[in-house]
Amino acid sequence: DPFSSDPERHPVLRINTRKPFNGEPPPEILSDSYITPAAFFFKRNHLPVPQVDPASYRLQVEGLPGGGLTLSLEDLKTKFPKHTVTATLQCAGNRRSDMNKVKAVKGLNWGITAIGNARWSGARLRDVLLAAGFGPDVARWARHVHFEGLDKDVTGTPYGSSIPLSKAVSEEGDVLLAYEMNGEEIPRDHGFPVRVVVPGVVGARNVKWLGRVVVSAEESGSHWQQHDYKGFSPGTDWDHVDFKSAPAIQELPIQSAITVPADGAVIDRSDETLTVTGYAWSGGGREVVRVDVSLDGGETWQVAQLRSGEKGQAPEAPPPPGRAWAWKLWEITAPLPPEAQELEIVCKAVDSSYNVQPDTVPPIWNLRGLLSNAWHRVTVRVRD
Ligand code: MTE
Ligand code: MO
Repeated sequence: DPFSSDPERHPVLRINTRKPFNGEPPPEILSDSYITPAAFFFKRNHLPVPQVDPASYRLQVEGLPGGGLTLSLEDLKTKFPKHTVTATLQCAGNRRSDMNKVKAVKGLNWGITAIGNARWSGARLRDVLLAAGFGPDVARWARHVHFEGLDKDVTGTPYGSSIPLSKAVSEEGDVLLAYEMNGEEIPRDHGFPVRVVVPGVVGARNVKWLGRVVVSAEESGSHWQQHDYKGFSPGTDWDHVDFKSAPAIQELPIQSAITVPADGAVIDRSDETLTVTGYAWSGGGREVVRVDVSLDGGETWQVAQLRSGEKGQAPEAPPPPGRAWAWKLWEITAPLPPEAQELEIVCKAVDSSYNVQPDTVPPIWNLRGLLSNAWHRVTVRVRD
């Protein structure tokens, strides 16, 4: 069993598949903390978790003039400044279950919590590429940076992806070769000893157990770059889909969801008020500037309060424009509408480019169930 050496996981996680392990936290636990503890951070593995010995670990950096660079974990920690970034990671399949309800899609049936927010520390990819010989000559021909994991399928092919070179080398891109998550060494499930963190970019490009970095004129040829993690029209089916026709997902669209109350919850009328909480995030460093909440299915709206820190503590310093990598948690307490027997609670977020979420799923439905970001709706019953 190639999965026999997988790490232990917190029992509260809702398991999607055991082998490989895919699990997500209960929504009310997710929105309990601004920084998601690693134990509750969703886990998305395509393959068995590799066992990596930190002492013999080596990162290969290739594709640059001068023949490449080999770095030990110690090298990464001591030869480059340590940089810390708070960044939200979201799987492209987060909220796939909402798409599945409209029409069946292929993929893990994620709920609303294949997303988490952590404080990542490590060397900047930019600094490592510069040390490996990146410069104006390379910028003339190179366009992409590939990442390869140390996890391999039965044919020996590693998990892989790539991101645009401009994101990788930009000082404002904040791409990290991270060796810490929330101030501790990265847990095995999240990429021990080194993972790349690409803030603002889909989870799939944030390669765990990073073994190789390659600067290239081409995109990664990996299955997960070329034949998965792409968006299509609602009219495209499996008989006609042409993966070459669509770009690989990088920056994710605006997203929000209601974590409390849960769909189907029962509320006492004597409570008089209702508190609704959730998260909101947008890709590409676009800041969430507003979250609107409706208690009547979208007829009337109220603006939620946004939070960028733990409850009762000082918020994190506001990010520079275009570098809002972290989510916001939001909350609203509103009077219960008199006489309502049932409430349809809806949320939708707005980012700094005034991007908004679509109101329904059908116009964005796609065969892989990716990019599921329609208004999130939960229905609760009011008990007299
Ligand atoms: N990296 C490797 N090496 N292997 C993987 O299976 N899964 C990717 C990405 N990096 C994956 C990987 C996907 S699809 C996502 S959403 C994120 O890791 C999940 O990261 P997490 O498990 O730390 O939440
Ligand atoms: Mo993912």
